[in-house]
Amino acid sequence: MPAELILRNFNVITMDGREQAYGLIRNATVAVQDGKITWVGETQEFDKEIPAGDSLNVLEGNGQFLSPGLIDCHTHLVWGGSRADEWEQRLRGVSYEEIARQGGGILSTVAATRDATADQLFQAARTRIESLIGQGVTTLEIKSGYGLNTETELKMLQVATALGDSLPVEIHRTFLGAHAVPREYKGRADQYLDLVCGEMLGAVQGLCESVDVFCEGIGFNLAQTRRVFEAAQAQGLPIKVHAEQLSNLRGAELAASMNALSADHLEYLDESGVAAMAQHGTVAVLLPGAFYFIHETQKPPLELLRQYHVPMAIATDANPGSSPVTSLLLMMNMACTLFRLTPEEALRGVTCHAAQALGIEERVGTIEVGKQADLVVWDIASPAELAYGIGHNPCRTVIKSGQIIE
Ligand code: DI6
Ligand code: FE
Repeated sequence: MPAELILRNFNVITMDGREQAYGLIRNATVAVQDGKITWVGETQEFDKEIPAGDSLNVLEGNGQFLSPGLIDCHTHLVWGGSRADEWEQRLRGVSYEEIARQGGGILSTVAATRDATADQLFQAARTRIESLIGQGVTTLEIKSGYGLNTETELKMLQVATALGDSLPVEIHRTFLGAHAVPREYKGRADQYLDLVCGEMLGAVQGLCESVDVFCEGIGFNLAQTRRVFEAAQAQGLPIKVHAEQLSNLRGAELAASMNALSADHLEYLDESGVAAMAQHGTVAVLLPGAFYFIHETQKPPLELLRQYHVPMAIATDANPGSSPVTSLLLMMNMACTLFRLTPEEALRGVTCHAAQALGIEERVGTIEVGKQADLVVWDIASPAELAYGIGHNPCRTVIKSGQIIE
């Protein structure tokens, strides 16, 4: 079996569900052919089975750790402008919801994103993605939702497509036309949704892999959320939801009952929401960066999520208003310190469970034969160190589909 790449003598964090914590195999070898993993196991076994000298390209691990490529399954990282001023205002005592009601918040980013050229959006987003890749991210999601008109929603998704074409990462695109009611539709949310469910959803066909709604007092109510989901599903698009971030509108329960891939944020989720998510296999995406940045105090119902075996993912929510974050490792740390996840749960949250939140768990998220060879080399002494450090980057090599990209 000739291999294009052999990673030898690593401590391999497979996350494949085997009994050992983290699916760890010590002194292991991983072989890669045609961008896929073809062999995983102890180096001793590998040497017995595979004659030496077949591979041109051997990476010697010397006991470093190897994990699946990290997956950031919830970002809004294409945006124009900055909201640092608004943040200053918040620190003088104005609340996030109050700023949103005054027409600031999301709507100020909408104005800046409409004004920006595709190239300006591309360059700004590329910098953010490079920061993620530098910490081991090989797959990420990008939402639209700062356009709120057909032209700019399209522009955002085209920029996301161009980013995926020119950077060595896979980008999952989500249409979030129902992120807020734009100024020109103030007080006419249902008419705005006519546009979202009609012209916009038609226009973004082929430019997105899923559809999301901000179900919230400052976003869309339950009936409106259902309407967008029905329109998305009529076009064969999977759904996701921003739910229970600031209040409990039962958005997660609705989304789960319609077989959503994920429900995200969830600070105000209650037991019936958790039960619905468990029943329908909807992933809980926790966003500790937003919790931290808007100074939320209500925590997502961790114990219930565990009790009902709801898979938990962790993401950056990278956006200019509530989570100006481009470090997934920091999110792992915050998930542990703020929400009390274990480091192993946090790592699952950015690998196999994040893959599930995007519906791509058959291809990525674990180190297993047949999966894409998305792999990261870490200079750490134990897997827990991935979530432990703050501001230290132990990432040494990033491999996407068998190619070294960093
Ligand atoms: N929830 C969030 O945390 C972001 N969007 C959303 O629906 C915030 C977006 C922003 O403030 O720009
Ligand atoms: Fe978000």
